[in-house]
Amino acid sequence: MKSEIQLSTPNPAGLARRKFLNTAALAGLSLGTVACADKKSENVAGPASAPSTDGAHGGASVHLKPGELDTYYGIWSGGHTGDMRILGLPSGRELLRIPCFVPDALVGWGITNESKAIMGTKADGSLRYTVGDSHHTHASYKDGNYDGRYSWINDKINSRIARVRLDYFICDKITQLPNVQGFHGIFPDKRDPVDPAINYTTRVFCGGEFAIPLPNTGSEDASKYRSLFSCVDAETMEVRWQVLIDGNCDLVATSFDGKLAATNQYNTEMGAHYEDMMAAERDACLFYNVARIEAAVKAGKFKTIGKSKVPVVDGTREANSDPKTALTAYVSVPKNPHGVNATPDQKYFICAGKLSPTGTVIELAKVLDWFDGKLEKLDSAIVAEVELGLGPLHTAFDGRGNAYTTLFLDSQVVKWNIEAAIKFHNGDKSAKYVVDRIDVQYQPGHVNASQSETIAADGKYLAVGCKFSKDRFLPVGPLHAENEQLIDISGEKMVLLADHPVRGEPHDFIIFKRDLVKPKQVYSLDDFPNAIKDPKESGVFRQGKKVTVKMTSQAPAFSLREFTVKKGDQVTLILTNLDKIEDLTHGFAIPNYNVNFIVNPQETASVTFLADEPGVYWCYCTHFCHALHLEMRTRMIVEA
Ligand code: RUQ
Ligand code: CUA
Ligand code: CA
Repeated sequence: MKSEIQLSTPNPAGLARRKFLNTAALAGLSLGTVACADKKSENVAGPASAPSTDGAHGGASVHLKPGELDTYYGIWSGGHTGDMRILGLPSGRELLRIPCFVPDALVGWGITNESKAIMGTKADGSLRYTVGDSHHTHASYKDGNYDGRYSWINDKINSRIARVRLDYFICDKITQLPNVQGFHGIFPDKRDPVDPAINYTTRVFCGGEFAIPLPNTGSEDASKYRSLFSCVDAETMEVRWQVLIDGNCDLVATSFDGKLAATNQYNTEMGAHYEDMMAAERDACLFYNVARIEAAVKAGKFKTIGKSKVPVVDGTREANSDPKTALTAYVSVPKNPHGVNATPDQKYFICAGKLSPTGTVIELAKVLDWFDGKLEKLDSAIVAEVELGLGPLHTAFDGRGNAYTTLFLDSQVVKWNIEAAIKFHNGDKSAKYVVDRIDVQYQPGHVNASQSETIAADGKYLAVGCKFSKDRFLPVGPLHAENEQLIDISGEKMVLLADHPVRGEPHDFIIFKRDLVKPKQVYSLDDFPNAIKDPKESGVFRQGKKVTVKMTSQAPAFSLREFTVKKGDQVTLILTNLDKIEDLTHGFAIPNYNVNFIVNPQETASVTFLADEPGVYWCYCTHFCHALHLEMRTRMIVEA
């Protein structure tokens, strides 16, 4: 099965070949070749680093002795499983999956009433959606570093954003964006643009990738489709405002001063087919002036779309040509760029060219100058545009002035120095901005370094999300694992430390020091309004056909040895785990009733179901908790 376009490495032919990829250049390229033979464009400071598998270099090792703890947390997006994955690094051990958008049988996500309320249900009580497609996860900031409160994750399919609390590591809210399809990039702000006392995240910005009719009445006139950029309140998770734009949103980044958000645009052509989307030689990085947008909303300068009450301001090019009043600024970037990232020195945004072999460095102060009427030409905010290699996608930072960009087509990560690139761009052709290259296995997408997009970027580890693993693991049939690789970036040269197979398709991740989060490992009974605080409150309480069963668990027993309901009852079973000891989780399963969930120490959860089949049902604990775990049971008797 050959797809029409297969992106990969074309034959080397020097700079001209590298200039831009167009439709013709992409067609017929095969994924079979991995790395580009032409590694040495004129600015490369030597060959790609040799891969190393010894796991030890410059003090960095991925091997932890049994019982040793990792020094970093990684938060990984779960891809199709719609969850958030928590890893320990540098070991790469997966510690937890936090379900968000898709049901999860371990914890009863999508089964308990509490999780269904977060996920959203239809009128009949069934889940609105059971599929997800998570790409990006980013955590809340304070003073330019992570503060361990929240992390957010997107669902591209159904335009949902989920928030995960980083004290209990659970999803507590999900919001669906109105009038958005293909919600892709996501990034929290880092402080308020106006109020200096608000030095932490209060907004999360969300990029809408697919243009649609607004409102979506099913019109086929694609020339009228538009995309929206959305701002979600970090606390309430309500959508505060949206911006109508030309072109599309892809990834999102934010400035450290809170003044600007940015999204890269690969479809400024507003094409409906891929040839149209790659027609222009340049697209854009679109900047949003947050304070001005909020002032416009306050002044009532907005409209609403369809049934949504969310204010929508006009961010189109036409409406924003006067810098003094502009809400948005479209900086020109070549061609179908992918990824926009803010440097930890707080000065630049970097867009990767994707179909152009370049990285574009945009100076934030100059974009702000343009908004202030002090910079005549917006595009002079570009302080460097340099060749990096084929298929540049995402960029991470080490806090020492270097950027690390993935090259999808070259199957490499390129390390380059930003200030040297600026010098080179300004005409100093002796400035060697490419510091190193390393082959990765294979075709990398996202990349992130420890603490990368914070002021505390520490330049220790780099994780690379390789989209293809090919020959790196034992074959298991047609579906290959992806290969996430860990690279030591503490020295001048990058050193490959480890391969990890991962279930598809995590996309993005962040890595931060373990002391930035303060996890709680036992709930408080008061966190749950329906908690059963005393086993004596247990029992069966009937109101007509509605029956509430209240129960507690304490190893190795449930508070009710049996409970009786009648056929046709709508049963709500509430279970509180009164065990207080860390790690003492119980489960609760009812055969044939599709009920299985857990209660962690001091947690309360409930399920509601129709008792439609008479019989005796052994409800049992599903989570190994005690020497008498197998004996930890109760009977549900459904009378005919
Ligand atoms: S995208 S491989 Cu969904 Cu993050 Cu760039
Ligand atoms: Cu309780 Cu197993
Ligand atoms: Ca384009």
